[in-house]
Amino acid sequence: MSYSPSSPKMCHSPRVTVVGAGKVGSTLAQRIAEKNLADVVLLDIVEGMPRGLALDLMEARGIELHNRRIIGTNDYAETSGSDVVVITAGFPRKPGMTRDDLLVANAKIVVEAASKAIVYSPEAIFIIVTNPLDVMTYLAWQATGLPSDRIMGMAGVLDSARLETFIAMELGVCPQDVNAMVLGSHGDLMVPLPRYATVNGVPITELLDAATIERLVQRTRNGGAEIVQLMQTGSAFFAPASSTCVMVESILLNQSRLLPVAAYLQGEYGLNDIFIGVPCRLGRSGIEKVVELNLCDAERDALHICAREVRKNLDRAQEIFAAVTR
Ligand code: TXD
Repeated sequence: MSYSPSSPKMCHSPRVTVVGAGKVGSTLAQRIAEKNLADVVLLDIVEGMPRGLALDLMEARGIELHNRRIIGTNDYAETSGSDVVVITAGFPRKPGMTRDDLLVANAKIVVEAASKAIVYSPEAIFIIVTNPLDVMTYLAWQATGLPSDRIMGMAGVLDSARLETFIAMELGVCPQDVNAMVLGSHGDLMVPLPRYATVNGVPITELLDAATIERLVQRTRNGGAEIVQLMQTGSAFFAPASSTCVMVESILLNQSRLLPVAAYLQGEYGLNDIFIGVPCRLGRSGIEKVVELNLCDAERDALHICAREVRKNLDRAQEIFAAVTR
């Protein structure tokens, strides 16, 4: 087939809306534009701020060698026709706070953001980033009424990247050579799977003793808090933005990458009606497949403990959801 310059295919630039132009949102906008993946609409409730950030990012285009448009706005109408909507709006953790302390404050923000964004982008795939992640993803799913394969939460890619980093640092190897997967909820109960971690195919159990692996697993569980404690104001954002960008990329470019994401389960892993981190194949239509790993009893039990905790917070969140939509 000949390719005509006037073909609509050539004119269409994918569009990603990022709701919440704070640390994670603005860094994500930068990554998406500079990787030349899509035009970006940055939306925030603070007036002027997203427009300022967008202009700043636009002024870097000539230097960073891309031609993507970045729009900053307070108006959801400007997000219309987005292919992907990422919600990062909400409060980050302060020192000593758990992710669940954020539940009440962020539930209202996420429900409002999701309900407004879906009106203008009914065909979009939604990625939720706001904490507490697994619960916020469920609330956003309810608020949008989306089929469950078109909405997911980002956490597992980040938690896995942290475990990979600690393994690479311990062994003195290139982080690119390390592969690991962390399942479960985004919190202290997350389920790292060292049994499945490798350095270019070599299981880490061949390279590290059990005590060292346990130390790295614990550091991963505490990975977010370690950064909050050091920063004192705000939480991690560079690696969270990179991790979200990987998901956006796999969707927009239909890469079908196998990534741990918070997905809606309907019987997989013996769990029902819950969003929790499991390996999924991500492509242009969203979650193409939830992959069920053969977990050992301890891993499966740990996943179920996570699910119980998420469920408890979900029940509280459901009340909040009912209150804000009444
Ligand atoms: O792995 C993960 N899922 C996470 C999640 C990793 C890192 C950060 N994680 C969570 O993302 C964090 O706990 C927060 O709940 C969110 C956003 O973190 P960020 O560090 O970006 O917070 P900021 O810098 O405070 O930015 C939040 C922005 C800020 O600009 C607010 O003005 C805006 O959200 N905000 C809103 N935007 C639109 N609409 C509404 N209602 C709104 N309320 C606040």
